[in-house]
Amino acid sequence: MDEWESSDYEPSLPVSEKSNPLTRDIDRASPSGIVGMFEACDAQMFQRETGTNYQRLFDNQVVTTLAEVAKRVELILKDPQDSLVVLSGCGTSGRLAFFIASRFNESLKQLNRTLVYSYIIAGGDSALLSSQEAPEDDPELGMLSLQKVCEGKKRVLFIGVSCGLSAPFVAGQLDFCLQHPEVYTPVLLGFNPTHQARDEPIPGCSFTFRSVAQRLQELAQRRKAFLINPAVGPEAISGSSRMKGGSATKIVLEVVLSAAHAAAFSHTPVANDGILQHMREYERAVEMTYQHREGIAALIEAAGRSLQNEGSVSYLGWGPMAFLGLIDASECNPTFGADYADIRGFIRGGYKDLNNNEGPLSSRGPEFCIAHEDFLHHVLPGLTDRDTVLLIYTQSDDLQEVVNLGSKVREKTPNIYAVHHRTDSAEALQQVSINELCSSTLDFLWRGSVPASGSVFHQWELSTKLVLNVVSTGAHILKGKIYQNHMIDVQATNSKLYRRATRLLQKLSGRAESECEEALLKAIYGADKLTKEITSCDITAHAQVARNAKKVVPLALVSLLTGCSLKQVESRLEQRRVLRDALEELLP
Ligand code: F1P
Repeated sequence: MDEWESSDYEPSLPVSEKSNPLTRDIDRASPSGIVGMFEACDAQMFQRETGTNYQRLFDNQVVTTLAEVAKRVELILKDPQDSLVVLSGCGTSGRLAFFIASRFNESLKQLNRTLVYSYIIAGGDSALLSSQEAPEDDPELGMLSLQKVCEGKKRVLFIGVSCGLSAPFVAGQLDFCLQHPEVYTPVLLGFNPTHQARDEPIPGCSFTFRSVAQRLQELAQRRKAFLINPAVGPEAISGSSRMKGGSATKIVLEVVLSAAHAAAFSHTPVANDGILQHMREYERAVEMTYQHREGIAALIEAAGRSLQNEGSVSYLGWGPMAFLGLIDASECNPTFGADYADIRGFIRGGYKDLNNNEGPLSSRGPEFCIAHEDFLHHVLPGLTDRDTVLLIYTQSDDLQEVVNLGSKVREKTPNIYAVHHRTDSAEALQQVSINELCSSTLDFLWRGSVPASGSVFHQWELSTKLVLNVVSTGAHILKGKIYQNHMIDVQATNSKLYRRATRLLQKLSGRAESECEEALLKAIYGADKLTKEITSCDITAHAQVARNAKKVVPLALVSLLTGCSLKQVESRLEQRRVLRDALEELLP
């Protein structure tokens, strides 16, 4: 049994918010040490039964539920008239909902079949590329967007993803499904046991996430609803569900949908064995990824150096791999308080290749300019040796294009790297040129894989996701944005993050919850005294103001423990470049 599984390890926290004992000292680890810790954390996703009450991915009951959901999808694939499979979530969960719905619709298109997948992301398509945390708190918005997508449908399989079993947006959708069982079959995907689902009252609602999850659990016994919620262990950086939560979401949904497609179109009935085998392939892909420990560490080092020197990191991607770059980059703002320009993603083909519901979004601001052309026009001219560029592609992409773009980058900075996947042992000529351009390349050679099979690409994607997550997190660790294994510069921009920020203050200061919340509010509003006007507002209003506040948790923590005014703390923090070191120096 791992330490986190013990009933007295951080008992008030759900698994998704616990701090992982394996990464307690990640803020002091070397790049290679960081990769090793991520490897150990990711391995927890696949841990077999450990003799505790926690359900795991490979448990019989979980596999059986995956098979049952796959059979429901199969029915819709075979008779798609007036039917829909909706994938929905907030933040990373919504981005993956989009990604997976698009990938499986693509495969239906190739088979000349009716497209049955739709996605919903809280905050609309802007949230695919930037953090829009406020809508995650809105259950009515969730319900209305579900209704809109499903207009006129007679049969809907709704898959709501909330890694922490916590987002009110998804709770609102599930509640709506429960009220309309004649049309909707709800599936909840997350990574906490039901009794750890969030029980905080949702303003204006009679339900909490937990109460909805419990209703689903009851209906699950009669197969009228499904609950997929194995534990995958705490995140390497506490609460950062973009990492294991996101990876496990991708694995579960792809395993389910692939099984459904094989049953509907290739005469391979859904079976537990097939599901298990498919999950083992993902496990191997994760192991294989971490065999490149030193290569990944080199990337962390380069990206970390850029961030430390106020340079930037650009991911230049091709095909589906590029979207994983876009996702990873978009998460750095809420997770580390990063600026959009610190780590940016670009995709060949821009919005045409993204193919999102709302179409091109470039007019919404510079962070929505995502095509390679945008990189060429807006980033390349100012690129210097402080900046790092990462090329992300596979053997299916036009390697000459990679060489051309890489050459332009190389004229500006020597810090150019590549992550690529292939099955052919013989390297293409262009690959040799790319290797010459790059400081180092992460060359994933998947021997024995069949590139024509979609499932192999899914594993390449997971591998890319892991690398990018480790690189962006590792770089921010080197920049000093992590304290022990906590994101100290987390944005308090919705109720979950507001609570997390308060808890972090409690943990690091040892003070009472009320005192910590007060300190957090003072930092959010930039006020040394709280007025009645402030204290009478609710969390939604606080979270709104927090969007424009910077370094709220560090400010609150230092002023709480030193008694200094916010202005004093602010200037002291400004004098020190590395936030983590500043905290260690300033705290009594
Ligand atoms: C949704 C989410 C995360 C994001 C951040 C805020 O979480 O947007 O994806 O990284 O933590 O919340 P969940 O509903 O999937 O738990």
